[in-house]
Amino acid sequence: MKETLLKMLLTAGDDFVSGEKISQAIGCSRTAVWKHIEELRKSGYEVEAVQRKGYRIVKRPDQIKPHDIQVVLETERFGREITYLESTASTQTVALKLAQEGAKEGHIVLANEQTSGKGRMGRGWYSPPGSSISMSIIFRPQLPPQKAPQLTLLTAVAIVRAIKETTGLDSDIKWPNDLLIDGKKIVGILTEMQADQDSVHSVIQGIGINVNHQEEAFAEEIRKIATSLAIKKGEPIQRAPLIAAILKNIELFYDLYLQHGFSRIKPLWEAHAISIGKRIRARMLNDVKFGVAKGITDDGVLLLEDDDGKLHSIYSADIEIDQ
Ligand code: BTX
Repeated sequence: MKETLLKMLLTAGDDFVSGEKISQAIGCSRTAVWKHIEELRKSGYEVEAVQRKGYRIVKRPDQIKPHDIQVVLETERFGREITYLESTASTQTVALKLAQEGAKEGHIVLANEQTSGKGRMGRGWYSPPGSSISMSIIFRPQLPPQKAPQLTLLTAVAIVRAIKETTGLDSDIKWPNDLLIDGKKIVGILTEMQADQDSVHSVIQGIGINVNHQEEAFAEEIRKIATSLAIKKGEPIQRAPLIAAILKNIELFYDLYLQHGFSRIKPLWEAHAISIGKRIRARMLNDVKFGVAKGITDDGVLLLEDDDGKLHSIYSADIEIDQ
């Protein structure tokens, strides 16, 4: 009932919705409508009420509880089941457990805060309360394991689109898993796979986004390399519509990918990639390679041409772009 009411008010935007229309839609009295409006107010919504006009939302709280997402969600599968946690060590760990217990594809784990967020190769990811998006998504693709990295690239494209749709900001992709604005990191993606030799059981994809962080919220060493959407936009950004837009774009691109393969995603990825054609330094666990990034293969592997003209396939690395 509360969801129907919220949906009606949110889709009306700046227009008023009359009490009569609401009471008809949810099948209750005008007094009951008023009580539901009071409940919305208690949960942080600012609702204007004007006689003979009705109600409209003037300010919504920046909350990411399941109903905040689901009232604006346009997907069929992704985000239809949400596990929400006010605070957790890492949404990846929670999602992995749920996947092992049989959670469906598209199930997401969302946290308002992570106390021990994970980056790649044992690194950490900073996710302070209230201003970050920390989300893990369960995929169950029928794929050979070597194709799983393609999902990182697919998600990067989906997030670039969602950020543009909801904030108007343009972001760039740095292979394989960073989204940058003006050279500073705004999004990190962590893809973890459970598989045997021939097939993938599940892929847990973690997405960390700096949404409403202010400069001083970042520790000194991160401040030089990181920024947030609010800093770039110059105003606070609502997280729920951004999460819904990410899930919509992921579902769209994932279905395209399952039907037609990576060839449909690759050109979209290339259109936003900043490292291709540039001189780069690729730092791997036990090696560093210099050269020109020539492009990616159909499996999402980065091709680096060294100064002797030799082509190397890079499966996992940190990339620095020579300016
Ligand atoms: P990464 O290994 O590419 O990046 C981690 C590095 O980025 C850190 O070593 C640090 O230098 C820097 N860093 C840490 N926090 C931030 C931040 N908030 N903004 C910018 N730079 C930062 C990237 O790994 C993958 C991150 C995935 C995070 C998500 S959040 C939801 C899910 N749960 C979880 O525990 N991890 C994923």
